[in-house]
Amino acid sequence: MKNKVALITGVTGQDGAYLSEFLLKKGYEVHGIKRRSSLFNTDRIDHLYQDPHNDNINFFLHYGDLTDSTNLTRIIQEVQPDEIYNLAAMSHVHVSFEMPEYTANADGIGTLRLLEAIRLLGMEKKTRIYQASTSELYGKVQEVPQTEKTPFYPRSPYAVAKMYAYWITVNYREAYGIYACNGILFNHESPIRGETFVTRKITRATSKIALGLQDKIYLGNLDAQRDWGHAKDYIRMMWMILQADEPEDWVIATGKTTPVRDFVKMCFSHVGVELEFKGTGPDEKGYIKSCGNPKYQLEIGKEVIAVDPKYFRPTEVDLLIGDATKAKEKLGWIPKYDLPALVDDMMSSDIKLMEQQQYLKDAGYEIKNYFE
Ligand code: NDP
Ligand code: GDR
Repeated sequence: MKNKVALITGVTGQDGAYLSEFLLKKGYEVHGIKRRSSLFNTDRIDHLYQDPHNDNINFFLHYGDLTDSTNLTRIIQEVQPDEIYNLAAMSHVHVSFEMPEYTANADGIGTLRLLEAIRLLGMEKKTRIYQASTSELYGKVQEVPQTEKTPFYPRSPYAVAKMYAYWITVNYREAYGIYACNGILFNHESPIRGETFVTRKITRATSKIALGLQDKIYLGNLDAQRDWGHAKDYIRMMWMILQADEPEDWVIATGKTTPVRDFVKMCFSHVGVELEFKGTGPDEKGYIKSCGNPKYQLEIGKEVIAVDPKYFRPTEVDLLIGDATKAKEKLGWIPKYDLPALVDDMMSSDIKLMEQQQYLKDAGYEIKNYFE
């Protein structure tokens, strides 16, 4: 029997990388769409690289972009995928306020381009498509916990674009009988999470502070509450969604929510440090209260957390907490990671990464700083 063929947009991102690995292990032939960039952008999937000159390879990359319908249509025609996972997006909520038009084009119309390609190529009965929808659709709190039936109230250009993508997916399912599904995924993180999302920003900075490579972290809204899961659990669910008998829309979440401030405390606690917060709003600061790990020489009373209002968003999503009962009951999804296990995975990985930086610094090499 011929192996199934999957096409992943956003293959170089966090979810694209984990999903590629997962599908390859399942025996799929995997095709990914990557953007042309002036530097290598395949860091997260380099371990999956196969020399294209060899026989029997099953992982292929194609240049492409969600803003280019001719390119997408040609790739789909060539690849003839059984399953498309549309993970590509300008995925940063804060940045979407700076680039609203591009975000609408890539995240909203990009989804339409894929659905139209399936229709124009007459592949409605062959190709199933997964749309990466988001808990950001819920935006301003209407009810908690949020389910598949909770009304949407998007609060950013990103969420508004994703709302178009959500409904066009539903519409093409109903209008043309395409097996098209939305996974409404709540925040999911991992050691390969993008460095400018809050969890990874915190795990990287905490590791650097512990090792004496950085003084403090500047953050935005510490009161925001998110339902954080592990990306590995969530990409498994993407695949399960496309294997269901009927195409439907699904909430994927842990059902627990945590303020950003508490996430910071958990990360510091991983390196044996207890934090104390004082002040409110933009004047809030976090100090080292105690340090129980002799490996890290941290001064008691040192200020390590400060708020920089530049990270506040013009409109914020205050509270997300999802109810994944439907996915658990109908598809048997069981997440393996809880929040402490996620923090442990991310912190262990970033400590290792920063220890490498420390060796380089000790050997006289300059350490790069990034715009976070
Ligand atoms: P990432 O930001 O890590 O990855 C996004 C991917 O999309 C990257 O491969 C990026 O390429 C690619 N991309 C961006 N713009 C375009 C474009 N115009 N054309 C083609 N490719 C493009 O996101 P995640 O892996 O975290 O998320 C995957 C999807 O799930 C996204 O759609 C996101 O909006 C959505 N989502 C994510 C959640 C999360 O918590 N992680 C929760 C709910 C939804 P490059 O590497 O070149 O930048
Ligand atoms: P989010 O993730 O906007 O939920 O979108 P992010 O990690 O960017 O923000 C989470 C919350 O933390 C607050 N915050 C900060 N955020 C960032 N990035 N940097 C900071 O310094 C900071 N300080 C506080 C934010 O205000 C926010 O409330 C993610 C993305 O992956 C989307 O693509 C996805 O759809 C949703 O999750 C579900």
